[in-house]
Amino acid sequence: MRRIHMLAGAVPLFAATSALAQSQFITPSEGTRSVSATVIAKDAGITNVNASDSRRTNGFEDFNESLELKASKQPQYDDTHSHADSNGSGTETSSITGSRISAEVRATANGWTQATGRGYATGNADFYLTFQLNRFARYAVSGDATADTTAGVYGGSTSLVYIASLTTGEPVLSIDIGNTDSDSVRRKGWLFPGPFTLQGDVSALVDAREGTAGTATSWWKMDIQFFCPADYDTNGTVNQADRDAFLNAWNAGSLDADADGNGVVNSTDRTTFLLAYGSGC
Ligand SMILES: [Ca+2]
Ligand SMILES: [Ca+2]
Repeated sequence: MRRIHMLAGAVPLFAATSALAQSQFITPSEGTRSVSATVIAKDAGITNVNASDSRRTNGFEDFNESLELKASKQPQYDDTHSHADSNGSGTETSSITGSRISAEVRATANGWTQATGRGYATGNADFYLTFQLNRFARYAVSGDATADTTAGVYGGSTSLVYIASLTTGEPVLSIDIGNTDSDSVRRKGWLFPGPFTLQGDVSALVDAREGTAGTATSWWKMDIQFFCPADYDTNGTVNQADRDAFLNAWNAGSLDADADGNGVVNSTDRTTFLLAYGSGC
């Protein structure tokens, strides 16, 4: 049974709504990104070409630049004709600010061949970042991922992205899917200061032989944004609407009011939130 009891001097009707100082919620500490592609195209046994390439960036300083790699091969047995085509790609775009991390990662593979040729392609992209959360914060995270492969050709695709605390191992976001699947996650909550990891990869593969053609794609997009802990509705300002919304959730016993994230909603959560509310931003 939950009882609402007043905390003397600690339950302000209005938070200190001074302009929300754009505190530095996060500090990146380490990161790498890489994209790669492999292609093999064999044209009726006459011409056989293959190639692979990769690009990699080290250090989160480059994360605000897109990273892209494409590979394509189409051998021709004369000046105008080919029996095979293959191409693969990996692309990444991302941005990091003091309160937000956004990333989109994609891999594609395409293969096409006539009866005696082969069109083989892979596309891959890997994303890795560690960052420090500098203060108790409210967060809003969204993640979407798809993996798809054309039926009727040998191939596959996978898509994985997750964010987790390096202290507790608790995932903040986790999406892991394979062939012909998709998933979407929207979540809000609170996180305590500490180190976090954001990792993900995508891969796509097609091996088209004996008159087949196929496409494999793999993609994820995620966005995590941090707010002052009292900004319950995560709209960028702290005011009484946040307090009312929190208390409604708390009174309903909703896990949306689990401010200390221990899986139980009790008076500690109310105290935690109202102290943060009283402190402003
Ligand atoms: Ca708000
Ligand atoms: Ca709790």
